[in-house]
Amino acid sequence: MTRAPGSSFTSSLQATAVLLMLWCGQAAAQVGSSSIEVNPIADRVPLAREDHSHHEHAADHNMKFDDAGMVMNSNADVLPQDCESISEDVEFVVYAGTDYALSAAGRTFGYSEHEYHVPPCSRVTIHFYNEDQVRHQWMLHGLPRYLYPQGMFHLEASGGQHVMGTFIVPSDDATYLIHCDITQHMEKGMKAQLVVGAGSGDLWSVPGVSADFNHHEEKMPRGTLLLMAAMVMLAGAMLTTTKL
Ligand SMILES: [Cu+2]
Repeated sequence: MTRAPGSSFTSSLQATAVLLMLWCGQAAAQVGSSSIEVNPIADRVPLAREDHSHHEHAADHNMKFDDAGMVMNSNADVLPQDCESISEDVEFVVYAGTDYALSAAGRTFGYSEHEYHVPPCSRVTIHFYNEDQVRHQWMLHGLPRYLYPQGMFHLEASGGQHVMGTFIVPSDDATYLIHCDITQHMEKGMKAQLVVGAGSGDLWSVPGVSADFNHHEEKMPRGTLLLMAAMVMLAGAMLTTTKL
């Protein structure tokens, strides 16, 4: 079968345009994800998470587990590689429950604090009080993985219980994600951030700190949308021209 030279030219242009558009989309996705300093939840926490498999993971994690709840990867002694000493001891008493939901639409759960500031290389102790009847967590992500398996420090308090744990933060300015691992609780307000030093920018959708859907607008470099629009228009123009 033979093809008219014209149609082959058109289809190769069309293919180019499609590739261009795909590239645009991919570039946008990369811009979106690289701009969030602490990896988004989806990256680190399976959405459909099974009940915590304490026994399976006991070998990889430093874990304490009793009726009050669970403390995972508590570390009061080992310094991160970039810290020569502990700069300061910081303690927080954190309450969790429906009483701490901020009065905004869609908020049912909350922490007594949704933002914590600590100095680089500080040793942070969290006293976590759960005032609800269901279990809640205070789970921190993004710590150095050589020191904290999966980069995680994790407290879980059963209903009405109290647990405590300690971790040492690295020296760099960074903002870490904190949340309750029960997806609905996080979506309904149990999300917070730990700001070390000057931090690395607010995470999105932290109650009382940042708006729900501002991460794309704020983090995408200026001109990216314009560039994408220009390329799509160019692709469109090429297609139109070849059809004339
Ligand atoms: Cu919870």
